[in-house]
Amino acid sequence: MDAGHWPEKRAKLDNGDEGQTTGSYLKEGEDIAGTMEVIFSVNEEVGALAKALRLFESHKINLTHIESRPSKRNRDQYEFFVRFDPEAPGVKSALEALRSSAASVQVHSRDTTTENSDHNDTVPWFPRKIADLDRFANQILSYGSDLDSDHPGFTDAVYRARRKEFADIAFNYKHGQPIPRVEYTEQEINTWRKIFTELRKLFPTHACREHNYVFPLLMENCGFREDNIPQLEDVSNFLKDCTGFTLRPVAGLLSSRDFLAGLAFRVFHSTQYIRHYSKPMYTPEPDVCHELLGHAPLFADPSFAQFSQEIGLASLGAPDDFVMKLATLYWFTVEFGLCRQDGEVKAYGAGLLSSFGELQYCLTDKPDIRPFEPEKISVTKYPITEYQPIYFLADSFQDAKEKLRAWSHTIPRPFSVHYNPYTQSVEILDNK
Ligand code: HBI
Ligand code: FE
Repeated sequence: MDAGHWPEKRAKLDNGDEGQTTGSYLKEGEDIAGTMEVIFSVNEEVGALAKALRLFESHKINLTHIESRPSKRNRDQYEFFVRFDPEAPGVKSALEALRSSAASVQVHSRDTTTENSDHNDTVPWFPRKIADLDRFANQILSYGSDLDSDHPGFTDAVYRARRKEFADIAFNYKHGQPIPRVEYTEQEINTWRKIFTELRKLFPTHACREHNYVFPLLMENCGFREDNIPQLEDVSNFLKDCTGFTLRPVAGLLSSRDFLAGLAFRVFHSTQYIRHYSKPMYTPEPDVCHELLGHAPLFADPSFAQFSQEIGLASLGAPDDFVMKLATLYWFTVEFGLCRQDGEVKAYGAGLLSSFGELQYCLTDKPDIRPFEPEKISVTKYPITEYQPIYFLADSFQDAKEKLRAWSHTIPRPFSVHYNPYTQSVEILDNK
């Protein structure tokens, strides 16, 4: 039986827990918590930049990055974007001085629980360019060989050592590098074969047309076969050609905030290990079968890719409660979404497309199937260890995207987000 999808740890994530790092992997100077960025504007006058810089200098704050430009909002103002180490002793007083002299101040900080959070200008830090995703590598909630006691591989030392190898690949990966190829063992390929063979029987009747269109292309181009576990690098290159989506190896579960931020850059964080051989139809966490058979085909579809990116863009710098709502929207669409096609109901969610049991169940008359309404979806509770009692039915990815976009305008953010595909970066200086 395939029971459910990555239970306890996901439960912690979904309760808004931003998570702790394991510590074992923290490299000095790479801690993502060590990031503070401030966007402020000043009235245009001779020496405005020099004056602002002196303010940081007098508080002994070493700026590691600075950008400036005329404000688009107010023609008489200049906007500055600066980055520095939030641990410097003068930060608090520098921010106070800035708040009293600048026309506007916006703080972006990884740590919104510090003294800065009593100012409502503090925005959770988010990546602004695709290479910033490298900073997530050591922010995982669990890693590699750290398995829970109820994990099927818990007592298997060989499996745990193998998981450590995969975790190390992900941990050392940097944006732009090819994803290291892995030679999977006979035992691992056997596990893949069982899942691949069973799911393929169901796809023609149960999967949406986009999945059925792409699947043969993956077989032709990326080595999707019953006797081969495809390489993430090949799948990533294929997706890049289709929609610009790429895969990044990930060592474990990321917080919802980090995971969704990847989607804003059309990056999908993918696991590379496979579930334990003792339970081929069950996994308590995402594995390469779930990622490649469930997620990968849909990211090759332009409309679905855009829908996914919009969830990601909506999450950048959003308050915690909205990130939780977006994670719920993600759950009921990208993971467990159903859509109407030619008068029939089909599955497009990866949690369904990678589960032999639930893919059949979701199209029976047992679950409660509701219309696609983001404001309702975003607050719907769901179980994580059993089949979903409720699914939401989209009319099309296009329609889902438009409804999601309208809903995301309700997210309170002091800026609007624009993705620049040429530079693969998010532009935010252009304030609302
Ligand atoms: N992290 N690596 C990884 N894979 C996921 O599928 C994943 C995640 N973190 C959070 C998450 N999924 C979802 O529960 C949503 O919060 C986005
Ligand atoms: Fe998934």
